[in-house]
Amino acid sequence: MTAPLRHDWQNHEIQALFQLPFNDLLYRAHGVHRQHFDPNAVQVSTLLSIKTGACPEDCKYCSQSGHYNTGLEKEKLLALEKVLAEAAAAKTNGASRFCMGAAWKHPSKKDFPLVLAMVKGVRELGLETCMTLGQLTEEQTQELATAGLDYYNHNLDTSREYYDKIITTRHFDERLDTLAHVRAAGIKVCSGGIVGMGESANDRVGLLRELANLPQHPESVPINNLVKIEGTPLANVDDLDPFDFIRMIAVARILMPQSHVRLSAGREQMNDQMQALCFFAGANSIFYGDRLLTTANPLASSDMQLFARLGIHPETAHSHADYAADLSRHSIDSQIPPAGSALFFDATAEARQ
Ligand code: SAM
Ligand code: DTB
Ligand code: SF4
Repeated sequence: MTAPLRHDWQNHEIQALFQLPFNDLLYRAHGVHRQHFDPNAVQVSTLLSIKTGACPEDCKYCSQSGHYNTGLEKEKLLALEKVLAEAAAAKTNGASRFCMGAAWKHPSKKDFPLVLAMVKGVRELGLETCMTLGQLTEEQTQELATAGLDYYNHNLDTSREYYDKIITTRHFDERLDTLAHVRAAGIKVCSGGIVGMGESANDRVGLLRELANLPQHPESVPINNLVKIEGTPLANVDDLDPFDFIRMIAVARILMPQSHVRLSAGREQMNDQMQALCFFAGANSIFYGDRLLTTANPLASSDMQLFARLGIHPETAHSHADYAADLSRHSIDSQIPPAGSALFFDATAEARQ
C-alpha cells in the first residue's frame, strides 16, 4: 500500500525529514522511490539553448543575464533546421526528451511562431518536448499545448523568502501564475530550483514545501546545484555540503513520490559516488549531453559508462508507463537480482570493457 499524495506539508515536518540521520533519510527516500519507480531506470533529457544571453532578468546565478559581465557570447533565436538537427543527434545518442531553453523574460509575438514550429518538428522526430521560455500568457500556453508541447520548465528557484535576494526583476507569485497556466493547458509541469546559492536550510525547506503543496505535484522536479559563473554576484559563494545536496534530493523524493526528481545542473562538479548516492536517494532523471545551456555537463559517454557500472538503464515514457501499470510485480525482493544473474553480470562486464 502506498500513502496518498499530500499537498499540505508543514515546515516543521519537512525540517524533521532534513534532520534525520543521513542513513535513515536515505533508507526512507529509497523505500518511497521503489514503491513508485523502477529503481534502476533514469530518464535522460538533452538540453539546447535556442536563444542565448542578453536576458533582461537579473537572476544572480545566471551566465545569461544582461545585468552582469560574464563574457558569454550572445546568440539570436536559432533557425528551425539547426534545432531539428540537434534534436535528431540527441535522439541518436539515446535521449528521450529534448528541452529547449531561451534567455527571455517572456517570448515575443514575433518569435512565437518559430517556437511553435520547433515543438512540432521535435515531436515529429519521436522525442518528448520540453521548453523553458520564461513567463507565459494564457494564450501562449494554449498555443504551446496545441502544438503538442509535453513539458514546460519554469523553476521557483528558491524559497519565497529568499527570492528577492536572488532576482529583483520578477516576483515569486508571477512564477506561480505561469505554472498555473501550464497546468490548466494540460502541459506537464517541470519545476524545481537551485541550491548552493547561500540560502539557509529553511530556504531549502521552503522551496520544497512550495513545490509539494502545489495543487498537483510537478511531474518533473529539477534540483540544480549552483554552477558558479564568473562575473555573477554568486561567483564566489561557499559550496553547499554535498551531503546537504543529497538530503535535498531525498526529501524531494519523499514529498513528491510520483514525480521524476532530476539531478540537474552541477553534475560536472560531482564525482560518480555522489551521483550514485543521489540515484539511491530517489533522483531518476538527468540532463544528458556534453552541454547544459551555457556550461559543461559530463560527456554522454561518461554517463553511459556510469549507468553501466551502476546497472542503470535509460527510461522512456513507455517503459515507465509499463512499469507503473504493474507495480505489484515489483516488490522490493523481486528487484534484487539473485547473485550471478545475467542482469548483474551484464552491467558490470560492460563497465569493465
Ligand atoms: N529564462 C528562463 C527562465 O529563467 O525561466 C529559462 C531558462 S533558465 C536558464 C532555467 C533554469 O536554469 C533557471 O530557472 C535556474 O533554475 C537554472 N539555472 C540557470 N543558471 C544556473 C546556474 N548557473 N546553476 C544552476 N542552475 C542554473
Ligand atoms: C533546469 O532546472 N536546469 C536547466 C534547465 N532547467 C533549463 C538549466 C541549467 C543551466 C545551468 C547553467 C548553464 O548551463 O547556463
Ligand atoms: Fe534570464 Fe532565465 Fe537566466 Fe534568469 S535564469 S537571467 S530569466 S535566462
